[in-house]
Parts: sequence; structure tokens; C-alpha cells
Amino acid sequence: MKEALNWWQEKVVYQIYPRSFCDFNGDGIGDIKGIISKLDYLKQLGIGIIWLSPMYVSPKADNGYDIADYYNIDPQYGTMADMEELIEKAKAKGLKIILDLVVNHTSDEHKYFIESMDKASPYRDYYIWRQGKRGGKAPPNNWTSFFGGKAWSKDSKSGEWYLHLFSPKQPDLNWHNPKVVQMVREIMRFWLDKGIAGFRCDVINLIYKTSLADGKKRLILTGSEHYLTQDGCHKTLADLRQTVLNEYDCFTVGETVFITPMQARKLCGTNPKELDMVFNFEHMEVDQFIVKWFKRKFKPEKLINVLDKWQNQLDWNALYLENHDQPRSVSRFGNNAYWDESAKMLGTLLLTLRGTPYIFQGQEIGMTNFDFTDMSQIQDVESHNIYNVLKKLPITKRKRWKMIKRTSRDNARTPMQWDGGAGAGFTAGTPWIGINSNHSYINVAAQNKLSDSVLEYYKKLIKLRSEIPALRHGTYTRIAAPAGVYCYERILNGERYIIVLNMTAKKSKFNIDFKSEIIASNYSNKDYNKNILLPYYAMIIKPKI
Ligand code: ISL
Ligand code: CA
Repeated sequence: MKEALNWWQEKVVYQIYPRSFCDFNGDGIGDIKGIISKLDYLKQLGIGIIWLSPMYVSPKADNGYDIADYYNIDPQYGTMADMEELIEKAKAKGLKIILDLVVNHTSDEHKYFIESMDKASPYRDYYIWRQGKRGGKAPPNNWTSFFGGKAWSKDSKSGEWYLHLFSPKQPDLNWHNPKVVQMVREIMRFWLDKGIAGFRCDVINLIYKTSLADGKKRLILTGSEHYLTQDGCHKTLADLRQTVLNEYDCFTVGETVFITPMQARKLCGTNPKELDMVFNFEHMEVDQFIVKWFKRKFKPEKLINVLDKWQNQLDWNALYLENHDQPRSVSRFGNNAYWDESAKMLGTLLLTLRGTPYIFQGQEIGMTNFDFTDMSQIQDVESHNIYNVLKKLPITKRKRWKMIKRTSRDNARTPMQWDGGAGAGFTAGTPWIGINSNHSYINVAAQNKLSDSVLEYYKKLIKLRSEIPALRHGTYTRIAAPAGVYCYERILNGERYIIVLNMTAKKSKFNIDFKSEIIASNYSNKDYNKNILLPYYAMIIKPKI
């Protein structure tokens, strides 16, 4: 049977958080020239698509997720010429690039927002300005922001309030205004014409606010029933597809928070076409209690059930265990005492499920959560806001720090560990955020030399995935296994592969009762006992018929 997959279903994506990837000019901040210098590394890793987190002009109140100018590169990262060089050099190596499209909000330093502060300006209606309640003293409604606190800020000049679902420096755009839709169409065309291959669409299911009425009071995100995945959002996405995306050979992946499988199916459906894939967050919630700052013990069975559910519910998933907003997967779902085994086990999981896998920079060498010891080392706006919110609760300072430490987005944002030197090979200067001291042994240079390193294992698996069609688009079926062991098969045209993952530190009895060939494992063949799975055992098996 002929494979009829789209190219974005055949390749592995690698997410770069530019600020922390590679600093070429020594100012402590990663940059475009740094990325260019690592294209060979990415090519050798075997990935086919690069997703770049934002590098547009920005005051960086949220590290670039607050864009002041969509048409220019922030000087901290380089120039437009650098960006064009990156696109060209990547293309020459057969690597596609997708960009982050952040259009739920702009920066408050975007020229249109500055204009909009004038009540009479034609740009007023690009944003969501309203009279406050109680004679303007209270916000227009009771909505709360993703980063804690009110979702509205008041501007003293006009006396009105503007909506921001994130920080006050990220005012929400008004998607009811056709001119806003047109603005975004033009931004998309501008970058697609420069040769990029699509977009990761930031919080795209929040863009359309159906009403601004008070929301039902909730522990988090009061008001969200008025803007999560609304009909208006579906319509807008279908419009962008028809008026722009259809003309290009590109794909979009939506960052979609709090979605149900049914909503995801519609967002990824074909009638009409909206997005190509979505990131859902349900598997990121398995170790938390209502909000992410309240952690609960990680139970592998929960993760397995959620992953299995989405495998069954969606034809094609955007697969990920990490991104720039999440703690490191090996620190979260793995185990320090079995760092090597668990990092490889998680890699096996990511690269053998059905969908397009997304690797976050550093995941391929098993980077861990940061080793910061206090709040002064944290840069993330979300962590600081939540820390302040927590101050209002009866929680000790120690406990407060513990909550931030385990959940802070900065866990993913410490510099990429290229080597064991002072700047980790990331920078010759002073890094903008602390480098994890474990870079002395967890780094690319060291792992390049070892044939059984986490890095070499990732390379091997990416290669296997590219060589074996069944691992890419074979059917997925879960196979019954003991608690904490995830087992599934992938079948295509009679070719069958079985993946066995012990997600616990316990030995597990599991009899794989057939003649089989292990084609990849994080243990050596001599450790293989068909009745016992050692801690974090991972293997891909090809049963012999
Ligand atoms: O971190 C989160 C999930 O645990 C969320 O609160 C996260 O902020 C949310 O998923 C939205 O993320 C995206 O939009 C934000 C930006 O700060 C994030 O970096 C981005 O990925 C606003 O643009
Ligand atoms: Ca730099």
C-alpha cells in the first residue's frame, strides 16, 4: 500500500527556545547565529522540522510571547538577514521551520495598542476596552488571568479597562473586528512568503470571546466558559485556512488548552479544515491537583490512561512530554536514581506513539529540572505572579518556594547544555538565567562520545521511526499489562511492532510469550529476561511469526 501521509506526519519536530539554545555573540542570550551554528547537530539528530519560539521585536515581559512588532526580529536575537539566512541554510539541509504565531494578544508596546489607548483612535477596537463597573472603579467583569489576579487593567487616561488573559503587558486582541483578522492574515503571509513551513499557534483556542459577561466563580480562570474553544474560534480558524494557509505547503499545530477530544477532532477536522494538529494538556495534568502549583504524586497508570485515551480518540496527535512551559519530563515522570533508563524510556514513549513527536531542546540529552535554591534566580513572570498570589494564602515561605520550584516554567528554560565548560558551551559570557550545575556531566559533548548515551539512543529511535512506516502511521492498540507498564502495538500492512515500557522503578513481572526480536531497548540484551522487566525497561519488539 502506498504511504499517503503528509510530510508533517513523517518527520520529528524539535522545539528551540532561542533565548536558551546557543549564544553566538557572547552577551549571555541565545541568538539566531547560534541556531545556525547548530543546524548540523539537528540534522545529525535526525529531526526534520524546527519550531522556533518567538524572536520578534518584544519587550520580553513574557520572553517574546508579548510581540511589539510581528515584522521584525528583536535585535537581541539578530537581524532579518540572520533570519533569512537561517531559513535558507535549514532548507539546504532539508529542515523545515515553523514559527510561533502569538495572536491572542500583542505586547502593550505594539504600536496598535499604544494607538488604541486613545478613545478616538481607529485602533481602539483592535483590543478589548470597556467601562468598569461601579462608576469605573471595578473591572468590567470578574474574569481572572492565566498568570493569577485580575484579567483587566485600568488605563487612567481614558478611565477604561482593557482585557488581558495573561500579564497586563499582553493585551488581548479583539477577534470580532475584521481588521484584526486581516492583520493576522497579513502577518501569516509575510512569514510564509519568506519560506517558513507553518505555525505553532499560541493559545489559539482562546482568541474568540463570545461574551464579556461575568463567569462562574472558579479556582482558576473564572470567565473561561466565555472564551474557551468557541464557535467563533472554529469559524476564524476555518477562515484563516481558506484565505491564507490553503495557498501554501504548510501545517499548523494549535496550542489548545482545556480541550475535549471532541473539540480537538473538530479543530483538526476536514469539514471545514481548521488546524492540522493540536497540543492537548490532559497528560500534563496527571500530577497536579486542579492547578499546576498544587502537585500530587505522579502515578504512571494515570499518564498511561490519558495517553491511551487520546491515542484512541484522535486520528493524529501532536505528541510531547516537554515544552518551554513545563518541567523536564525526566524529573517529572522519570527518576533521578534511574536517570539514564527513565530518560530513554520516555524517549521511547514519545517516538513510538501515533502522531508527530515534538522534542524540546535538551530533552534528547535528558536535561533535568533546574537546581535553583531561591526566588531571586527565577525569571519567569508566571512564577513571580503566582508566588505573590500564594503569599496571600496560609502557606510557609519554604512551602511556597517548593511549589514554585517544582512547577516553574524556568525548569525548561535553563541554557542548553552543550559541554561541561563554564558556560556549558551555551555562552562565553554571563548567561541570562542560571545554568544547571549538572551540565558537567549531562551535556552533548560527553554524550556524543558514548555509544549508549541518551543522545545516541534518541538518534537511534528517530532513525528507526523514519525507517519503519508502522512506527509512524501504523494502527495503535493498547495491550494489557501490569500496573505501571505501558504496552501497545503498532501494525501496518501485517507488520507488527510491540512497545513495552515499564514506567516504574519496580521490577515487573510480564511474560512476553512469543519468539521475538528486540529492535531497540534501553537495556542490553543480556539484561533481557522475558518474565521480568527491570526498572524503566523500554523496548521495541518485532514478533517473529
Ligand atoms: O504553563 C502553562 C501550562 O502549564 C500555561 O499556563 C501556559 O501559560 C499556557 O499554556 C499558555 O502558554 C502559551 O501562551 C502564553 C505564554 O506565556 C506561554 O509561554 C505559551 O506557551 C502566553 O502567550
Ligand atoms: Ca547573543
